[in-house]
This record gives sequence, C-alpha cells and structure tokens, in this order.
Amino acid sequence: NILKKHRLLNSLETLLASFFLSTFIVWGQPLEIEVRAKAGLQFNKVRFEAKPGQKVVLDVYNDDQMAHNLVFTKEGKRQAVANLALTLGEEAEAKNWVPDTDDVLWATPVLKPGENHKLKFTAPNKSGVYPYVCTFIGHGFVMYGAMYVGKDMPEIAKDLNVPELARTGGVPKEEEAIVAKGALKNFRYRVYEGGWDKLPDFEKLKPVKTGEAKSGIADTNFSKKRDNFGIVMEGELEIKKKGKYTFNLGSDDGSRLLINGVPVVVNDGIHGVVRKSGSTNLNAGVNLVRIEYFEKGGGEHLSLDMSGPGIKKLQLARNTAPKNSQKNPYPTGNPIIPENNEAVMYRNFIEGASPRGIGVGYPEKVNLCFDANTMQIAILWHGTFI
Ligand SMILES: [Cu+2]
Repeated sequence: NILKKHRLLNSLETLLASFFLSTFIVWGQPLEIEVRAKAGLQFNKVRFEAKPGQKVVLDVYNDDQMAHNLVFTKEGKRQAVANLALTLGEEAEAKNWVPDTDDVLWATPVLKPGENHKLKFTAPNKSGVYPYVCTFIGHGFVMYGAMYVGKDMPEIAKDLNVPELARTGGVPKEEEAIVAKGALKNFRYRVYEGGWDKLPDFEKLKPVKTGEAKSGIADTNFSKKRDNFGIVMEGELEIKKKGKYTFNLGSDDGSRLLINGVPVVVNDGIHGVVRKSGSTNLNAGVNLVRIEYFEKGGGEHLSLDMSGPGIKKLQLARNTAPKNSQKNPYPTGNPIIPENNEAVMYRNFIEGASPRGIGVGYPEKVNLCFDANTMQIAILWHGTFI
C-alpha cells in the first residue's frame, strides 16, 4: 500500500514537472505553426491554439496553382474584412488584397504559387477566437480558419469558426500534404550564356551567375537575358513515402530532369512549349533533383510538377513566362483556373444571385456563381455543384 502511494506521488511529481516544463517552453519560445494553401480554396490547417501574449511565427506556404494570402482579423470580423477586400477594385493588387481597416490585425502579402512567407506577431492578450482568412478575390467565402487564444477549441464537427468542409472532415490530411517545404531545399542555380541547339554539357562551361533561391522553385528568371542562355538548377527533394513518382516537364526550348543523377525526363532540342513526362521509383529520404534548361530565341517556358504517393500535384517550377513578357502569369481577375478545362458551366436562375447569374463548377469541388448584373461573385461554395 505504501509502495502504491509512493508510486502515485512519484507519477504526480513527474506530471507536475512536465506541466511546468511545458508551460515554460510554451511561454519562452514562439509558437511555430505551418499553414499551407491547398488546391480547392482551403488551408490545410483550419485552427490552432495560442496563449495570450504568446509570440507566434506562422509559416505560410502556397502549394496551390493560384495566388492566396492570409489575413488575421479582430474577433468576429472575418466576413466584414473579406467583403471589404472585394471593394478594393484596382487597388487590390497593390494592397495585397488587404483592405484598410482596423479590423485587420496581421496579413501576409499575396503569395504566388510555390511562395512562402513567415508571418510573425504576438497573440492578443485578450482571450478569444481570432479568425484568419484569404481575402484574395472572393476566396474569403470558403477559405479561412481561426486562432484560439486562451480558449479551448470545441469539437471540430461543431466548430463554426472553420469552413464547412473542415467540419465534415474534408480537409486534406497532414500526410497528404506536400512533402518538400517550399518544394526543393538547398536550391541552387547556375546561369550560362550561349546559343545552343540542344542542351550543352554544362559541366564543361563556365557560369555567368550562380546563386541560391530560397523559394526552391525553378524559374527562368534566374537569367537576366531572355535569349541565348541556359540554367542548371539543383535541389533536394524530401520524399516521405517510397514509391513511384511521375514528373511532367514542359519547356521552350529544351530541358532535362535528372533525379539522383539519372535522367527521368528528356525534353531536349529547339521547340515551342513541349511537355514530356517520366516516372521513377524514389526511396524515402532526400533525393537530388537537377533541372537543365536552355533557351535560344523566341518564346520561353519552363514548367515542372510531380505526383506520387501522398502528392497530388507538386509544382517544382514557376510555370511561367518571365516577368518582362507581356502576359501576367498569375491570375489577377479570375479566382479559379480550371484544370484541363474541366470546369462545368451552368447558366440559369440561381438562388441568391440575380437572374443573370452564371454558375461554374470546378474539379476541386469549388463552385461559384458570377452575377453578370453586378459583375461580382455572388456566391462561392464547396461541395456539389448545382
Ligand atoms: Cu486564397
């Protein structure tokens, strides 16, 4: 009996010690939280807890193919801020879709596909539920979450501070999330100059510029010249699940993808945009990715994405023409890019919109109704199309 009591006291002591220790750690260090914007207008993390006055580092990644931001608002102001963002009009882009109001607490810039931003702030001293929302063109209707400060989170199925999809279990699970942080780690590039008709042996040439890119995303803009150049980009891809992975490589002109030194996709020669794909088995752990690219004259393009166990479509290149080309590579007026033109249109009376409503359903189960009278998005919802 005495022994039992002693054991009980011991475990109680351990419990108390770990409690004080964890409390100390929580107060002493900033809270680091990762939030990723996913396809289908969702944040992978829709809620988290913080202590009043705690320092928070929110690591925001955009894994999607369209732009997003993340804006914290005062309590109960999520919808008001999201609606106000829609009235920004021409100023929207310059203001990162963040409206001028005291209701906004902290905000990231608009993040393009593959971009990352660390948002640092101190949680309010006042306990409460502080919403966060993407205010980029109409996403605010469905793309949001909440920070619980000094407050317990209710059961998720009953939490009205998270989107309906999250309440019903539709949020992508963590293990389904993209593996590599900001795509490729230790990402380095070397830029070469020369007019080739196919990929040269870059190892025998001297680069005109070398550098490291924190974005971890392949980009033809590493070169200042727009013609007669080549780029070699190398980075580490962390794979969580062993298995077969497929890579799609598109380029104008030639390109080549090597993984662990072995060519997986060869798309060489002078041509317009040509896409080729290849598959390879990868082991869990760090794999070395090397992208070789060259452009002689005319248009230029480089795109690369991968899919495989737990990865739906991870973008490893910017998929864009360079900054100084005429076309804006990112959506500015259109909230959703239909993949493979699979969007479904519905043109009839839609409840909640004027008779001139146009309904569009997208493959990611995101639907919107555009009101042609007011030239605005009238409704945006997740789930089944009309
Ligand atoms: Cu968004």
